[in-house]
Amino acid sequence: MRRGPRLLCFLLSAALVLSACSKPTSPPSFESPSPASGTVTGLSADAAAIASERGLSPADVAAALKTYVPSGKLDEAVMFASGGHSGQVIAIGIPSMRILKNIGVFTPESWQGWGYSDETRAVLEEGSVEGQLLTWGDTHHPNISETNGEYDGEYLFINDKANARIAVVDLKDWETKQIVKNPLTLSNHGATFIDPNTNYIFEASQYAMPWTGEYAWMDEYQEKFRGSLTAWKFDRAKGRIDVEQSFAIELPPYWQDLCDAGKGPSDGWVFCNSINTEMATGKLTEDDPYFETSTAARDKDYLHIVNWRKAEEVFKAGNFVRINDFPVIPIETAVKEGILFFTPEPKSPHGVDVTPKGEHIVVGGKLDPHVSIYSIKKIEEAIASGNFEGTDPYGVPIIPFDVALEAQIELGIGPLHTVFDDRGYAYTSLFIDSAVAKWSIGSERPEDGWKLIEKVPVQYNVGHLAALEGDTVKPGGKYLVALNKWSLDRFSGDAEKGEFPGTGPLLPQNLQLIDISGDTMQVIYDMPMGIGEPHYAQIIKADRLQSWSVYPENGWDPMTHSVSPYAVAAGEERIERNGNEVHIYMTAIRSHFTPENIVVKKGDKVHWHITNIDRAKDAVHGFGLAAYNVALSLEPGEHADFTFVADKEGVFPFYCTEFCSALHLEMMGYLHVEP
Ligand code: K7E
Ligand code: CUA
Repeated sequence: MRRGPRLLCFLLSAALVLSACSKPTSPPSFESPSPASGTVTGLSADAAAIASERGLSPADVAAALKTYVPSGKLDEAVMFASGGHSGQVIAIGIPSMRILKNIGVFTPESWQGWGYSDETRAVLEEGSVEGQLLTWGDTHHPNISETNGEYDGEYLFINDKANARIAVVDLKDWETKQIVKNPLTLSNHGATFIDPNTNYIFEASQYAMPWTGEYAWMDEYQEKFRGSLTAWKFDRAKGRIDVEQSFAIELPPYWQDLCDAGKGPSDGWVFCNSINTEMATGKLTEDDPYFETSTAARDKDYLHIVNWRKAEEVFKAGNFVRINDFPVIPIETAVKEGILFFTPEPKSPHGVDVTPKGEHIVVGGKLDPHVSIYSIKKIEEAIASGNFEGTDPYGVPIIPFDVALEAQIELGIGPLHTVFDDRGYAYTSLFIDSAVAKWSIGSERPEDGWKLIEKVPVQYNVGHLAALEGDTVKPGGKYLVALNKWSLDRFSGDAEKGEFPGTGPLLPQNLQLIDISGDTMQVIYDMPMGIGEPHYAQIIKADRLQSWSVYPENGWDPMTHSVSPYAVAAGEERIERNGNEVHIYMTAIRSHFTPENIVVKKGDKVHWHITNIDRAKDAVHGFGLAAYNVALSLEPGEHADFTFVADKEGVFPFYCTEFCSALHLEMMGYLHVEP
């Protein structure tokens, strides 16, 4: 019998009375609204009065109506955004732009107990670099698993640019399950990009360097520094990357940047843009330019065109070398086997995106006002007929620019990333213009041809765009989100005018929701993102997700998706001692732990096992043992273990960190460490 809620209501109403008592007695004063740019008509008198009092224009009211999701109603889509240097993933409802959850990935996250239990700690430790546990990452590009080019809602992959790592998040329980560290290199960027059936997760390195562990000075840059493209095999049945079936392709020491895998007619290819084909080595003397200048000296860099199917055959045939115990197809082999080709791309390229039908590849150039659109048909014809304009210094054949190009469209300054809708339009971010350009895909809209349709300003310095399923074979249209880097005047005002002065010198980033369903794009919502720089995001229709609300059975280990051998059932709680090793078998249920008083001796190695034996949907317990730096989240049915040496004597309270019932404060116990 649960009497918790009634007592809770009593406590809450007492709290409300208290807070009401402390409210100021005079009502807050409103300044008279600034003049609206129009009058809202057709609303009820109440609504019109609110619009007028708040100074809302008809466009504001329309935007509010398009984004407002009433209490108790659900969003129609979910955006999974990178959390940038927070090392997390952020799930956001669309169109409400409500944050649903931050998912701990590369960074310990104490609410979720991420990185504190033995199970989750082991995942973080898998991502150690040369034995050092890292506690942050720089997430850039989430990719939702696909089946036949459509999101299937099963898994989410994301890269850590800072440390060349890839994480697998299971969307059944929205928890990270695996982190793999790339053995060849220390930074990545062209990751994670998957093929239309999630065979491989592609990861291109970012900053060329000698293979991990080797040393070279900059005068050996061209001989010793290298890039790489790694193909991580995904084992869907296991829900893990199969490292044994994964391989890499050696690349010249350019800085490979963004990638995208082909689909439809381009399935089997992966495309990566690059910068620093100058092979600049930075400022070594007073006279040398900075990388900033020297990496942008050439007018064009190389779009890398990689035949991953052929590479897979070559790998399976054993035609590779091992570097740091990882299979690598050398450049020479890649050239000989027809795996690797280049074509020029202008200028300081950033962003490469394959169109929904898979016929074209769109490249942005930070210092070129155009998007360049390549044709896979023309690329394949050039390869078949050997139509090359020589090779780069590493022998990679170069397809002439005009031969591979389908079209160029002048969009504005600083084009970066492109996503797509369901009507044959493409949307490209313009970083320097701070705008989004909408243009028509000529092959899909012959009535328009390849042309710029319109632009909408965003605030400010937009990086990636995310559209509803906008990089799949069937984009959903309707919603576009601009992921802006800065929010200069969006969430801070003028203190001298008595306005909210802002959030301190570190500004939140700004995500803007844009309605793309009509003839003109409309910015309809601003969402500050106070956690890091979200680079890329993907938006999936909510009904594709099939998440669990409780774990299937009690004692569930989320890392193995099976009942833990240490699972504890009600009535089986106990403490077992074996020499100086102590095993504590504990259950958690509203609103107590069993056992509550635990005695160990100083110096004991403590193995603590806890099962949440509650089955109700919201019956989450936490476990905090602060003195030993333990924080767990025990979701319904979940089991967790943690281990420590009881090296501090004394009495240590532990408690449930989730407000799970009215008597949640009483859900606690003591760890006694005897001298
Ligand atoms: Cu920020 Cu995709 Cu890493 Cu462009 S990248 S913005
Ligand atoms: Cu369980 Cu609070």
